[in-house]
Amino acid sequence: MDLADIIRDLGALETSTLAAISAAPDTPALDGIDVEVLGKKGALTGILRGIGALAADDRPRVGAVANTVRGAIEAALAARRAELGAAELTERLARERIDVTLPGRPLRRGSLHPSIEAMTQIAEIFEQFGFVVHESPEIEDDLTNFQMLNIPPDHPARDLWDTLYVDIPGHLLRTHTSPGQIRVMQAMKPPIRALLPGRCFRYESVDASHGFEFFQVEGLMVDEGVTLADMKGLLDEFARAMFGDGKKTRFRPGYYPFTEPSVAFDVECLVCGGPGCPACGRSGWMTILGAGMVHPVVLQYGGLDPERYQGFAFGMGPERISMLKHGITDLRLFMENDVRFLEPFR
Ligand code: 2NL
Repeated sequence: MDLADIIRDLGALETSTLAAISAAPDTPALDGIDVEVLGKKGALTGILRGIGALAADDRPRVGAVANTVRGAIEAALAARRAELGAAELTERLARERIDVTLPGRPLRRGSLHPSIEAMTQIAEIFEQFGFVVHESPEIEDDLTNFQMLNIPPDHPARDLWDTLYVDIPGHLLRTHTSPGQIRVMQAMKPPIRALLPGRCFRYESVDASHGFEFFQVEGLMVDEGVTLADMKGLLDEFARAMFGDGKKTRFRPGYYPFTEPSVAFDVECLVCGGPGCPACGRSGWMTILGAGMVHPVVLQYGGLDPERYQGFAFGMGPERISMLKHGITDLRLFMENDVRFLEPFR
């Protein structure tokens, strides 16, 4: 190969490469040309390999031409790359276009569990009467859960609260929220208006009306001169707020070791309104809570002088309240977390 051959080859390479560059459909094709022509093992290097056979005087001329060719190819690559890059960006922006005016996919909102919904509603009503929500531990000691509530170890009423024990001697899972009220009395001076919602546990076989785990809401009011009439008035107002105006209510005698006297509080059947139906056991009445005047012994355990202070307390099951309101007949639904049951409570 002589000087003329090499110069001609360089010219041919420039011509064909510039043609290929302007015909390249996309940037990967440009990258391919870049490597094939200008790369370490590319066509330009291949031609320049013939330079060794030339006379020393001719070599700088070939070098100058080669640099011109390289410069022209590089410039063409850069220009085409800019052109294709802009086109590709425009195309991608069109393809990935998002219509921000489309309505969003609706987010499914969570809902309150019906037990919590009922408990919240009960709390809101009593908060309007000046009651303050308190909390207390789910693990209790035997003393506070039973003895201080006038339930000694051999008392037959202990059978009413079949207990789940924990492996700390003298401790158990609270069977009611009442021990929390003992703690409230021990910590506060009257006037006391405390509301204690919380989870309770009993060793029960589960059926449509018994769970081993359930919620309870208890109220306690203690002050000088509090009477049974105050309790009746307050609970009547509660029934009105919870179940609607104009429902008949009644108090019946009841029994709890920690209150004397004790009562059961009924509201007229929410389904039949009186004559009797399957929902109210054909009695026309639904029992919504138990209550009574705090037993003097219990006041004493709470650190209060029963000669000076009187009080009343009441307790109810939010699940039961929810069942009565919504016509639910099986308590187990509250524990199973079946979304088909929970969804309507949205
Ligand atoms: C029910 C009945 C009741 C109480 C709870 C109470 C608490 C103290 C003193 C006296 Cl510290 N009484 N609580 C009183 C009467 C009834 O609950 O059937 N609840 C589901």
